[in-house]
Amino acid sequence: MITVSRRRFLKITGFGLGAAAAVSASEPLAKSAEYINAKTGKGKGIEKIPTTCDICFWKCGAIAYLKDGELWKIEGNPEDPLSNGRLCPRGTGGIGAHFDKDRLKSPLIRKNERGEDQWVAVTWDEALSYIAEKMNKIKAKYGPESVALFSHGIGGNFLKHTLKAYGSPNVAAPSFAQCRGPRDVGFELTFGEPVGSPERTDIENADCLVLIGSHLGENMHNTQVQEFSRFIENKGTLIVVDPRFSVAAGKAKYYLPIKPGTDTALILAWMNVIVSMGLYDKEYVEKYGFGFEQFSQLISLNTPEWAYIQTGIDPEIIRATAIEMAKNKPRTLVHPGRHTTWYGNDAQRSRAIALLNALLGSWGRKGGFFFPASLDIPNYPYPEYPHGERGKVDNPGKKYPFASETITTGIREATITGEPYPIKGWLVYATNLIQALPDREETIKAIQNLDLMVVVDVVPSEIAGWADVVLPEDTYLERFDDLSITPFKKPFISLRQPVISSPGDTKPNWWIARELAIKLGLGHYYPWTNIEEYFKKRLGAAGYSYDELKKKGILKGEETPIFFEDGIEPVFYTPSGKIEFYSPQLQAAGFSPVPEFEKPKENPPGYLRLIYGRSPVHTFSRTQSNHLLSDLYEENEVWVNTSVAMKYGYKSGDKIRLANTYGVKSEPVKVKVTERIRPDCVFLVHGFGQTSKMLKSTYKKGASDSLLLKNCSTDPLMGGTGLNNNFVTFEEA
Ligand SMILES: Nc1nc2c(c(=O)[nH]1)N[C@H]1C(S)=C(S)[C@@H](COP(=O)(O)OP(=O)(O)OC[C@H]3O[C@@H](n4cnc5c(=O)[nH]c(N)nc54)[C@H](O)[C@@H]3O)O[C@H]1N2
Ligand SMILES: Nc1nc2c(c(=O)[nH]1)N[C@H]1C(S)=C(S)[C@@H](COP(=O)(O)OP(=O)(O)OC[C@H]3O[C@@H](n4cnc5c(=O)[nH]c(N)nc54)[C@H](O)[C@@H]3O)O[C@H]1N2
Ligand code: SF4
Ligand SMILES: [Mo]
Repeated sequence: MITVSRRRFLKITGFGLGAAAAVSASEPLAKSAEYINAKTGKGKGIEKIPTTCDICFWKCGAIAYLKDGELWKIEGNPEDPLSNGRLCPRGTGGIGAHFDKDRLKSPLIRKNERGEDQWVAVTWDEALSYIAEKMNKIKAKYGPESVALFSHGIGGNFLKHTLKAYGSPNVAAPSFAQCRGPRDVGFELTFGEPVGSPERTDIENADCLVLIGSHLGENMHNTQVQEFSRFIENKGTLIVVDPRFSVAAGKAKYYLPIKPGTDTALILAWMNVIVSMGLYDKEYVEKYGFGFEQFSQLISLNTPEWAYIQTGIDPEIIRATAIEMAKNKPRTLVHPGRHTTWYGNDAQRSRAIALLNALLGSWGRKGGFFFPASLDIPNYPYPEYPHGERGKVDNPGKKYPFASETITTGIREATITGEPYPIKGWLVYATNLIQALPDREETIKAIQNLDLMVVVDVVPSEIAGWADVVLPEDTYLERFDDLSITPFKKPFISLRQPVISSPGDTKPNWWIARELAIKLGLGHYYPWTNIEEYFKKRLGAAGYSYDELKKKGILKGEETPIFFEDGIEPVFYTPSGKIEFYSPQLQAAGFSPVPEFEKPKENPPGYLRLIYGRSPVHTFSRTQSNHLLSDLYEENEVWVNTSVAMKYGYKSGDKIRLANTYGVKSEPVKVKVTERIRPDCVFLVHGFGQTSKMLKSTYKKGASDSLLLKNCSTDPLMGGTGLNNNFVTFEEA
């Protein structure tokens, strides 16, 4: 086994902003191993295999290198529009996932009570037969809709197919109601389209960039960080709004240390200045806008002086930054954010961000939001799915009228209450619901109500600890996934393919999904036997060569215009066919047609607001047992403002516990005393404080933010959970 020394790893990743710009594959592709050693079956020499990264969901094109048949390193694929030949530090350290000592090695069936982490190793046949039998029982007793799938990332595509074939519409990912849902709903209500992933933001061509939260540089989505570096090099004007002096704030011309939860007041005041001074893009608003008169009337009282009281931001700074944005229009991009489930009224905040962009004329414009291009590859021609009588379980009576995807926490609630109908089985693919969903007690309560709980994972994660059956998957370096058809600036598709074999009895998701379908009597939904057959059929139908894709890792289509300036026809898929400054849809549903400011909850005396974010070298809770990454950042620290630390007598490195207003206490965590955060909040990197005993390298390292999140107001428009509404105090460790 080849391991990469820590020092070498540091050298290849580099650090700080622009860290993404670390590694680039300089030589041409394709040189394969010189020969295969007949005895070991391993190659001799250097072999390069194109694939895609899966350390997060950005799906960067990569090239894996084998040296004498052993996994050596991974770099960006220069042909890939997302990576441009460079991986972020997480991607570079991704090969550690293959070498992870704690990996699952075979299917497991629970021996004792749920959650006790006691297992018996079984064969794949036993494990899948067990699951199929339970699923058939649930189907007979409660109906097929009573099995739900939680799945995050492209690897879940085939399990989704199996579940739909089985007859359930209940498939959810935390990327909606715990992540980008409010943003996509806010933008859809305004422009008729969501922002999507990867975000359709043209950061590199912006002259002015506004980041509200959005901690680029810690949030390492590769292409955005690369574009952000170019924006900084081009001396663009950066405005950062964050209660914490983030990495991005360090590059800003204006840093606005806002009182948490008051961003809507700031955005309304910015719009007030831009409208009252007549600085908006008049031609654009006149041509494409709907309800501008009512809108400007409604925001007329939201002056900078009014916003100052809410946000703590000097009215003159609010004016100056608004003028700066207007001066650079339409090349001013107010970043829509991604993780936007903050306060439970987030779709309206996101809508305010959309409207500010509309005033600046940036939607559809260079340096603003582009219209993504993508290749048209037809779906596989499967038989039609059965249509049950019962709709999805997560949002009964359309309680959240604008939810555009399934709400994870809605499925969880139905699992607890049995309403509108019972949920009795959970299949969980690549999502650690223990950390990803707030209010952990509710998640565990729901799990205890199940007749079947299956987790597909690569390590004995926290959520795997609650399963009846654990299915070990090949890591991304050892498997094929579905074709990746990413809408972006240039149309392209990319392929994830195995570069090395797995050390254990693990299987790829497509195999698991297909075998399960066969055991369920649904084999006719898998007319192909091998995934490469599936690829060939889909690609062939669109006139592309699978062999070429396999060799290059990327296939590109012809570039098309992506901005209004370049000839894209401006179309807005709203009911009025225009940009809705005033939203009759929202009004009809009983919501404010123009965003209004709602005061956030005040800190209870002695408590500080808990906020959280990313480390540049970790992804949520999925990288902590990858030693190449945990060597760089092993446990999180709690950021505490210097004045607060002085009051408590803490210095950096002291260990304390955080306790929320419900008395839930975190694991001991080190204090980081810093001026870089407001005194009314504390900050944790998400993903730490893990409780899986079998995951030895991560057990109880640092503190979990999500353990402390209990009080989460739900967004009335779309069901997102406001995760920033919790307060903590300090206790002795
Ligand atoms: N390295 C790394 N990068 C990642 C990920 C990862 O796991 N690791 N995950 C990816 C994913 S899926 C997502 S969704 C994104 C998330 O990343 P972002 O979309 O950037 O998430 P935010 O919640 O906007 O960013 C957190 C920042 O918001 C600030 N903040 C907290 N409360 C407030 C507030 O009330 N107002 C304002 N203005 N700021 C506030 C925090 O101090 C912190 O700096 O990151 C992506 N990139
Ligand atoms: N408190 C709090 N909650 C949050 C957030 C936060 O910042 N704070 N962030 C929110 C956001 S933005 C998002 S997008 C979600 C993210 O939520 P999730 O996507 O659930 O993130 P993880 O916690 O990393 O869980 C990933 C799981 O997949 C497993 N895994 C890793 N690789 C593979 C693989 O190749 N195959 C399989 N089968 N499994 C694999 C990991 O071991 C882990 O158990 O969480 C949301 N929830
Ligand atoms: S952004 Fe980083 S971790 Fe995510 S896919 Fe790209 S290289 Fe991998
Ligand atoms: Mo996310």
